[in-house]
Amino acid sequence: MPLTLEERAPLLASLSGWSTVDDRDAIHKRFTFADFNAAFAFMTRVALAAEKADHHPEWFNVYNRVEVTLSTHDANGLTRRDTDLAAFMDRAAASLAKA
Ligand code: H2B
Repeated sequence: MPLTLEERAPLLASLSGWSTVDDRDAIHKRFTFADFNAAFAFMTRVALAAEKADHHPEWFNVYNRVEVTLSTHDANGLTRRDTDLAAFMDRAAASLAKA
């Protein structure tokens, strides 16, 4: 079951730079790093955590930019698993070189 409006409000407020997507129940963020090396290091860290949690991002990378969309396909909407992964991504990005 996707998060209710009451449940998602504080979870989304605790994240930074994420916005809701217009045409589906998902959140999106654009991460920008110093270069491709930093962007790919970020993706590697996230990939290992995503595989461990069996919860995977939709993402698109060009050079130093990583566009991420998070949604829970099995629930057809936004769940705690997405906000947990988003928080992990924010922490991982904070430890890598920014543009
Ligand atoms: N990732 C995301 N974002 N949503 C899911 O519903 C999902 C997933 N389901 N990763 C998992 C894998 C499922 O397909 C496997 C079979 O556990």
